[in-house]
Amino acid sequence: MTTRSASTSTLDHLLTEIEHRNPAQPEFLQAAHEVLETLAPVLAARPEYAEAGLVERLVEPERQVIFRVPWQDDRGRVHVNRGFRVEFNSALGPYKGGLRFHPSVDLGVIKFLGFEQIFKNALTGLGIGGGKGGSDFDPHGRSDAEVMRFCQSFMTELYRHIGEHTDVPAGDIGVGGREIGYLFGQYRRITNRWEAGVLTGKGAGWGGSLIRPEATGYGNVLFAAAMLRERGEDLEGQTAVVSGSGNVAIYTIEKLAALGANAVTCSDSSGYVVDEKGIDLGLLKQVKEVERGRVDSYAERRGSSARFVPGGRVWEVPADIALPSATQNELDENDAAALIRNGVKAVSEGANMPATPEAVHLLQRSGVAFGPGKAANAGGVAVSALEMAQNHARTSWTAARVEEELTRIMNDIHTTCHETAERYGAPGDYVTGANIAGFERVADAMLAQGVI
Ligand code: NDP
Ligand code: 2IT
Repeated sequence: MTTRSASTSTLDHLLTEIEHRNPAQPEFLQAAHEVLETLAPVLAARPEYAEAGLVERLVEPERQVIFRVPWQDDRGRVHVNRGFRVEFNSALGPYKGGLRFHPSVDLGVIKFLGFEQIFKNALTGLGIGGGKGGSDFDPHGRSDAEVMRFCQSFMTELYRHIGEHTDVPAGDIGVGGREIGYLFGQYRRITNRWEAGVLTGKGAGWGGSLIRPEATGYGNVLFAAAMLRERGEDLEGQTAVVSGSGNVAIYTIEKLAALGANAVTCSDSSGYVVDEKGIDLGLLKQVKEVERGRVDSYAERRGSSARFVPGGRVWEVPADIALPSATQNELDENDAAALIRNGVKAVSEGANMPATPEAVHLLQRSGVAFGPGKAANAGGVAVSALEMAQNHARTSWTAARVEEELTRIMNDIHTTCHETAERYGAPGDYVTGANIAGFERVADAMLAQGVI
């Protein structure tokens, strides 16, 4: 048996064991599978990783916390949700990753997100470990007062597990500036500490970093631009399809426009909007950020250039590039086939794991440049780490400085993924490049720190 096939069979064995140990966690198994299936060449080249049981240790979170979150609605009715924080890996720094409030949240979803976060955070080159948390609480249709009471109850348990040197949460689906404010207030009240570095995504006037709200979307567009540059093209004049209409989607659309491209779609769980003239960002921000409304209201107010397609998916709209920015598994093999039929050149993941494995393989086989989320959407957590640095130094940087750092980091991530893929015999394969480069950095740190 050659070394390569030995490492492949070790990985197959490991995957079977992971499936056995983590039943009913399909998203986590999907994420683990997607990473492990690309690691055979690096395990063959570096036998010391297998000897140190690195993959076995990496797929097991260092700590998992599950807790009850009771809260009262505006009519005084009591609700009970479940809270999670999965502290996955701290070899490179304090656990770092967002909180997701969405009814689909369960332990498997949080573990998939935490697992991805380990490699993503490693790719930023900064000192942050991987973690994720959240709740099955659904903020849709809840008043500010209800959201505040929920956040206060959530933090009343979470506070004992986090800290600027321990674990630093931020936002994700359903958690934005409003929620971070309520969470920070309750942390400060319970601990009697003005500990800015315990959460990121704070308001700019009280410890937040400029450009953090924009960072994920901006970063993904910069990553897509770098992939196009590699092929001798740029974003100028390109048409883009974007899914979602939350934080990531909005700032993706903004950066596309700044670089001369035109986003013609956005969506939410009710359906999508296609706007021939290009999405009007002022109107979208008004509908989604100010009114917390639905995208059909955008179409109603925009006039004849826009229409709302209930229940549809944006991937049927012809475009040069596609930037999925809503949620996991929102782009399947049929969607990928539609994009390819319409001549798509690049797909870059703003969301975490939005493309199914079948979709990723089809896009790659068809020669489409594919940017995996753990590389392409790392700009958000990278600027979170810059927020931590500013908090630690008790200072704040200008927007221009943060954006310059973000641009450098995204270009570095692109180069790292590209070069790593080449080094391991998979030129142009950003999935393999991102997985191996992220893995190597974490694995080397774990190797140096002993069996813990
Ligand atoms: P938001 O809550 O701001 O927006 C989420 C958007 O996605 C909404 O339009 C929402 O529609 C839609 N959406 C969510 N779940 C579903 C679903 N099950 N089906 C259809 N549509 C859905 O979240 P973000 O923009 O912050 O996050 C979007 C994605 O980007 C997530 O995958 C997140 O993990 C990822 N990400 C976020 C980062 C950040 O800094 N915020 C950083 C890196 C990645 P609706 O309101 O109808 O639910
Ligand atoms: O998925 C992600 O990278 C995020 N939700 C951002 C995490 C963070 O700590 O800023």
